[in-house]
Amino acid sequence: MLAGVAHAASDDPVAVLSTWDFGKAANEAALATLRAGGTALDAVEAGAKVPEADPDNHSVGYGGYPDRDGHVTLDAIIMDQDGRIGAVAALEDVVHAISVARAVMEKTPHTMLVGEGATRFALDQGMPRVKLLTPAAEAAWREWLKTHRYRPIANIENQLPGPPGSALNHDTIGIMARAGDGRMAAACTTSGMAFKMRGRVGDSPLAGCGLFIEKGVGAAASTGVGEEVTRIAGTARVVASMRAGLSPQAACEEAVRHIAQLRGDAIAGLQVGFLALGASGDVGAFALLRGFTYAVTRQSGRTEVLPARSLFARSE
Ligand code: SD4
Repeated sequence: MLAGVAHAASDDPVAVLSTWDFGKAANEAALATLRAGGTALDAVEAGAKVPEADPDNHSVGYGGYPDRDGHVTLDAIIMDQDGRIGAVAALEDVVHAISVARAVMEKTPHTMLVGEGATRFALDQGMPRVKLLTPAAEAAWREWLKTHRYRPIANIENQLPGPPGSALNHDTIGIMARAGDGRMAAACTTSGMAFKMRGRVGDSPLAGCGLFIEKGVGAAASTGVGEEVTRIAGTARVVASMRAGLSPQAACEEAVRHIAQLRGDAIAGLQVGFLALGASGDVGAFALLRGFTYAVTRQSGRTEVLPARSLFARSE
C-alpha cells in the first residue's frame, strides 16, 4: 500500500488545486482572479477557460479531439459550496463550455442542458459560434479513422501533443478554489474521450461523478476514463468519505481501491485519478496507475506540479 502525500494546512494555504501539469496555467489565472477580488466561482471559471482556449490542448475546448464522426463535443460543470450547479453536455460550436455551464446555473431553473439546446442557449447568451475542430485535431481524427480502434491510453493527458493520431485519449481539467474567506467552488471541463461514440457523455459534467463539493467538507474532481468514475459516483463518494472523517488523501485512495475491487481485470490499463481539497485546505490525490499529476497553488502564489501516488506501480 502506498502512503498518501500529506499537505498540511499551513500559513500559506492552498488557494487553487487542479488536475494535470497544464493545471498550472489555469491555477495562475484562478489565483489572479481571487487576488483581483473575484469569488471562488469566478476563479475556477477563469482557470477552466485557460485550457478551453488553448488550441494545443487536444482535450478541452477549442482544439479538442472530436468524436468518431468528427464533431468536437464538450462537457462541463461548475458548482459552489451552496449546492448551486450548472452543467452542459455534448455542447458544440462554443469554446467556453464552463461559461455556458455557469450561465445555466445562474440564468435558468435547471442544472444541465445538453446538445443542441445547450448550444442554442449559449448563442442566445451572446457567446460566439466557433468551429472547434482545428486542422491538427482533424488530422488526428483522419489518421484515427484508418484503424478505427478505440483504446483509451492512460496518462496521455500528461504528454505534450504528439504527431497526429498519437494521442488517442483526452484529458480533463478539474479545478477547485478556496478563497481567503474559506468559500469554495469547483469546475470541470473536457472534450471527453477522443473518438468517443457520438452522443457519449462521460463523468465530467455529472455532479457527484466528475465533480462534487459540499460546504464544510470539501471538493473533489476526477480524471481518466469517465465510465469507471460514473459507475461508483466517484466524487460523491470521495466527499462522503471526507464527511465521515477521512482525510482528502484517504478518501481519494478509498475511491480508487473501490474501483479496482469492483472492476478487477476490466480496468487493466485504464487510468482514473481523484483529486480532493478539504474545507480546511488539505489536499488529496490518488490514481489507479502511475502518471497522474496535479497542480497546487498556494495563496502566496507558489505553484507546484506534483505526481499523485497510485494503486498500481505501472503507468499503463
Ligand atoms: C471523460 N473523464 O470524458 C473524462 C476524460 C478525462 O482524463 O478525464 N480524461 O471520461
